[in-house]
Amino acid sequence: MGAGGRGWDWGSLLLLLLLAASCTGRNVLLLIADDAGFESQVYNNTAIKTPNLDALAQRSLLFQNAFTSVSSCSPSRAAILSGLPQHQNGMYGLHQDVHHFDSFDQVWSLPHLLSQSGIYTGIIGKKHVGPEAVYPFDFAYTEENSSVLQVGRNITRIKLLVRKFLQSRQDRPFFLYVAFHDPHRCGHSQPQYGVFCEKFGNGESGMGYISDWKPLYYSSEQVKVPDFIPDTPAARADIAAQYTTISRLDQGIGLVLEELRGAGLENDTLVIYSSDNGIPFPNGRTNLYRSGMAEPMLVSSPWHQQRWGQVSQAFASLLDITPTILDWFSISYPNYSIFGNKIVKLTGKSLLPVLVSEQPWATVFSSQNHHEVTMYYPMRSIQQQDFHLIHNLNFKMPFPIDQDFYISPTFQDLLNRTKSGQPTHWFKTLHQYYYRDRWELFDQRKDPAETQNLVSDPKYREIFQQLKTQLLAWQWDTHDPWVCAPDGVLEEKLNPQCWPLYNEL
Ligand SMILES: [Ca+2]
Repeated sequence: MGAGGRGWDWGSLLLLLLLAASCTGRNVLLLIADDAGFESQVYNNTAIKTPNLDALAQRSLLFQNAFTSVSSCSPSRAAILSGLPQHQNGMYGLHQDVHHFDSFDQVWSLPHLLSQSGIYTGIIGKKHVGPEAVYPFDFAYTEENSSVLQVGRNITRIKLLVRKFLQSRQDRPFFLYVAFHDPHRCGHSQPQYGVFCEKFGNGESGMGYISDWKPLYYSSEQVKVPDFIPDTPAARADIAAQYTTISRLDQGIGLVLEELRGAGLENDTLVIYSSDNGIPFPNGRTNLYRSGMAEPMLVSSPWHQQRWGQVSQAFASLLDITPTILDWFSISYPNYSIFGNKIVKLTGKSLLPVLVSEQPWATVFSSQNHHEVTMYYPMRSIQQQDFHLIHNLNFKMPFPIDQDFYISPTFQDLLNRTKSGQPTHWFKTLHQYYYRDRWELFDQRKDPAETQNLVSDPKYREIFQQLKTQLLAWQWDTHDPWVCAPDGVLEEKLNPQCWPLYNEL
């Protein structure tokens, strides 16, 4: 050691070494499935086989109450990667093609913040957010430079890209976001591969071959039909195809984790698994009902083994992912504004404390404006313990239907049965689905399917007012331009407030 090193004692040296280790040894792997739900063994679905998710769950805390902040792909991914709800980050609807939505240029996203702190960032699979300057990644194989089927569903290709990413990081700490396109439907975009792309890569003539995938097949009789889906032969066949695609997702997760293990990084890496929105079935995706918002979530930290294999009832939101990852890397959120002088604050929380001991978290918020550009149906919601309040701002309009879902076998069957007056085997009518009350309040303990709107029940008046007040406070906190809708106008200058419209609402 040179003369300059004489001042170091062993304690300081050890501290320095520990600091260096803490900066280089902490990594994050974020696994997001596309339109996945609870069709897995880890959520007690005994009809389907998902051994790789099962293995991950044994090293994870499993969340029983995790929710997306918006039940639509791009808005949810923008919320995951910014920690801001869609009305605050600007990604009001889908990003691709004519839908054309983007986040505001001023948003400080997770990959941007991590990159500034010297963390190597990568994305493999479906990006579906923009602009590029807001969501930059050092390593990117997405639909922007590759075939989304290849980088999002070909699990052999995904495995090799993960290997390439890990080799190219040069010992830097990393954030790798693997955004599977499975188990999204593809009857709308690539019908030749089946309704859920369940034939893509299965080795049959014209389907291509994914060498690592061993497709699992299910009969219509075998599948478990969720309560919010009509139990019909059409829906059962649809679900059986979805299960086969989930087998590709599950085996893909196994391959990605195997790469992590093979590179010796399993014990330095936080792994989070979830999905962007509800499953693409009636009452699911694009809805803020529980069936559209509830998500699977596994959080696996090698440094918090005390709760491995346990189940948490604490409420978690996908808005918590950004604060959790910033906390993991000990990076603070910057002080900045998107518009004017309103300082942006994250309303999510770090999930790391619940990996140590159960937390009393019992509230989540959500916000939706569009899915496709034509599907303007703004909604805001709060879930607190057993209660769920939804505010349908444009409740006088029929609830919109997306193209992809419209042609699905389940919805076509529902339409045909309704048109011809046959039993639908659904828990609501199409009329009820299209036409909703302005406020919907459900008591999930008594009514898990959310069929009884309690808003006008005097017994629930107090809880209704309380949830309404909390929801409104969150809208103000997150600078929601819709905070005064539908019966007021927001005047923001000087002292922001709502002015009444006297529009009979
Ligand atoms: Ca999605």
